[in-house]
Amino acid sequence: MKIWLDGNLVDESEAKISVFDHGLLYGDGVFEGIRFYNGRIFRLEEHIRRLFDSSRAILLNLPWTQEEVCKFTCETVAANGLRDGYIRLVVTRGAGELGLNPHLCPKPSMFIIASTIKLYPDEHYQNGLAIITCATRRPAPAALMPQVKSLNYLNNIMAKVEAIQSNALEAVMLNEQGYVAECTGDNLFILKNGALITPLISEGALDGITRAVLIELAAKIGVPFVERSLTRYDIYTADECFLTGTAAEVIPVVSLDRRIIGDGKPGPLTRRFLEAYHELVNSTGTPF
Ligand code: PXG
Repeated sequence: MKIWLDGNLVDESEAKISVFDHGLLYGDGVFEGIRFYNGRIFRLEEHIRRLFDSSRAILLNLPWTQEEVCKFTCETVAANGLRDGYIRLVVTRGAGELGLNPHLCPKPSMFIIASTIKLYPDEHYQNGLAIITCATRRPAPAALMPQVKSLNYLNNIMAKVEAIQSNALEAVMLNEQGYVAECTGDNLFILKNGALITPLISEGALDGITRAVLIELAAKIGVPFVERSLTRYDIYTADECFLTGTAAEVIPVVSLDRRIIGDGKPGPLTRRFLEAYHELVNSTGTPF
C-alpha cells in the first residue's frame, strides 16, 4: 500500500510519524474520512473544504491550497489501484517540544491513506440497527467546537464502548442539556408524519457531509425537512429513524434502548433515501 506523507508517496512501511508529533501527544490535529465509488471520489471538494475549515478553526495553517490537497488525494487513490474504498486524510500539528504550545511545532504533517472500510455487517442495512442511548455526553460546543473534525475522539470512543458493552453497534449521544446531538460516528435523522427531522449542529452534532446530502435528497424527493431540537421522546415515537455517515452511508435504525421504532422494520421513506443515496454515490464524484 502506498501512503501519501508530507509530499511523497511512500511504501506503508516507510510511512512514519515522530513520537514528538502533537497529533499523537495531544490529539492536536484534524482529519477527514472520504469515500470513493466506481472510480470517483464522492463530495471531495466538500470534504477538503471542511478539512481546511477545521484546520483554520484550530489555527493550523496548511502549506497547500484546497486544489492541491484534492490533487494529492486523487494521486493517492490512483497509486493504490482501487476503484471503491475509503480515504483517511489526517493533518497533525507536527513534531514539536513536549508541552502544549502549538507554536513550538514548526511544520504540520499530512498523510493520506486509501483503503477500505466496513462499519456494519450487510444484514443491518436490510434489517436495521438496534441502538442505545449512552451516558457519555457530547462536550458542550463552547468546550470543543462540534464542527471541527479533530483528532480528539476519546469522548466518542467511550460512548462506543458503552454501545458495545450493551451489545449495540451504535449509541445516541445527548448534549449537556439532554437533547439528542448525534451518534458516535454518524448523524441521526427521524421521520415523523412524512417530514424528515434532524438535530441542529448547535446541539453538538458534526456538520456531516452525508447529512447535507440527505437534506438535498429530501428536497429532490419532495419530503419536507426540519432542523430542530430532539429528545429521546422524539425518537421513541418516530415513524422511522436512520443514521448517516461517510463510512456508514445511510443505515436504518429499528430500536432505541430496546424500544421498537415504528413497526420495527426499516421504513419505506428510509428505503427510498437509501436507494437515492446509492444512486447518487455511484453516478457522481471526482474522477481520479
Ligand atoms: N458525527 C461524527 C462524530 C462523525 O465522526 C459523522 C457524524 C458523519 O459525518 P460525515 O461527514 O462522514 O457524513 C462523523 C463521521 C470511522 C469513521 O472510522 C467515522 C466517520 C467518518 C468516517 C469513518 O468510524 N465519522
